Amino acid sequence: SRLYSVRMRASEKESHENGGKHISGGELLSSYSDLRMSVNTLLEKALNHSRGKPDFFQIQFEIVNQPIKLVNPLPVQTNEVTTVKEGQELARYLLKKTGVPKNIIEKAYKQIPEYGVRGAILIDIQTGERIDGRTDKGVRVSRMDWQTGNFEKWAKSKAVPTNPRLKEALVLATKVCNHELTIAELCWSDDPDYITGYVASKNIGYQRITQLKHFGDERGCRIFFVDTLSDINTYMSYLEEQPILVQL
Ligand code: PML
Repeated sequence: SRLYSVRMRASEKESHENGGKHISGGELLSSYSDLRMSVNTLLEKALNHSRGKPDFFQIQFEIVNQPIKLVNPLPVQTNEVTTVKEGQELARYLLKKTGVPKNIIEKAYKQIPEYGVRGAILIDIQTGERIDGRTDKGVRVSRMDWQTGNFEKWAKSKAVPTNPRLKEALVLATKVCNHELTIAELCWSDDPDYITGYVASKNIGYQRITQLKHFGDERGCRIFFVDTLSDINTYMSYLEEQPILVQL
């Protein structure tokens, strides 16, 4: 049966931040009969966010016409660290292990925007330059979800926490790392109450790091390190349009 892509974004328009402050965004794939529940799930997400109280909320659904690709989740490992410094050192070590050169990692860190971007920024691993061209929006990875019921089953069998943030981030990382041009992803949340982040790649899997920033910090980060010898537009449309379901 056909699936619908449901997308949400919420912001605080009356914020002094340029163009309004981003509060929350969300993506899922839903059957027609689950649409009511799906819209509600995303509404709850926007209203419960600790970045603030949204005064602008937008939700849309749209039928998916492309064939859906099924992929297996990246394996998950949690690395406990005791300080942010230790966490950030581990992140750099893991990125190097995926094949991103040291100088490119440092160059990428310098390009993390001060106020964060809504989506991901793309860094070319040959030059260290940002190549998405989407200044303060970044790229929004869309049209992906777990196959119904699969996450809970999988998390229990792997002793992975059944945390909705992990559920979403893992499905995103799985989609991103399934593309051959992705070398690695580096991410931590813009939620001031959530300090766990991760480095992911096809080879090292989804490596959670328990401290990548301090509590209270609203600056998030999402970087895709990309090998762009070929067409960047095809890569960006994969991220934005190719429907993916994570199966077991
Ligand atoms: C986010 O939802 O803002 C990113 C969360 C990243 C870490 C999720 C986890 O593995 O706990």
